[in-house]
Amino acid sequence: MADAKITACLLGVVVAFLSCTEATNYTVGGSEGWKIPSSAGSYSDWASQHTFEVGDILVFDFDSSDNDVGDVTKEDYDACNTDSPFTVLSTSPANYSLDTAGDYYFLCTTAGHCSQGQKLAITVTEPPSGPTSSPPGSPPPPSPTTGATTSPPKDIADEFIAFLWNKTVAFVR
Ligand SMILES: [Cu+2]
Repeated sequence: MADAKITACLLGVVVAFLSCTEATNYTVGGSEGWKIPSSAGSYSDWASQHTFEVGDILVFDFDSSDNDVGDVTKEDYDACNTDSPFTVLSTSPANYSLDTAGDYYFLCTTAGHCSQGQKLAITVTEPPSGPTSSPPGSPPPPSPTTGATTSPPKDIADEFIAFLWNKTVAFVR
């Protein structure tokens, strides 16, 4: 009886852990990566094919000799103004964590690249069952994750679940 309770408890922990680490990594532009696109609307087409939620991560994969990633205001995005990005990510691949709901705007700051379509606008929404700590419509603060890619959280989750599962099996026995 006690074993069953412990098992149920551990399974609950597993479910809770799963639901709070469900993040998706999106490689911007898919296999094309982040560069001057073949057609000007490529990145808006790409964005329209995905639903971005708080906790997801954008991965910009680019040739860093000639490209970078700046997160900018809507005004700078619309005008391709590359002079005042909040942050510039210059090491590829660059991970950008989507920590809050709202609109995000990116462009390449290399002269002429934005006007040739190397720009991205996305809207990030709260997950359906997620926490609603930030009020709707609040602007997202810049929150880049620079530098080398670390192992994705999913791997850690898998390891943790395997660990808990082994414990659960041990209790049942
Ligand atoms: Cu560029």
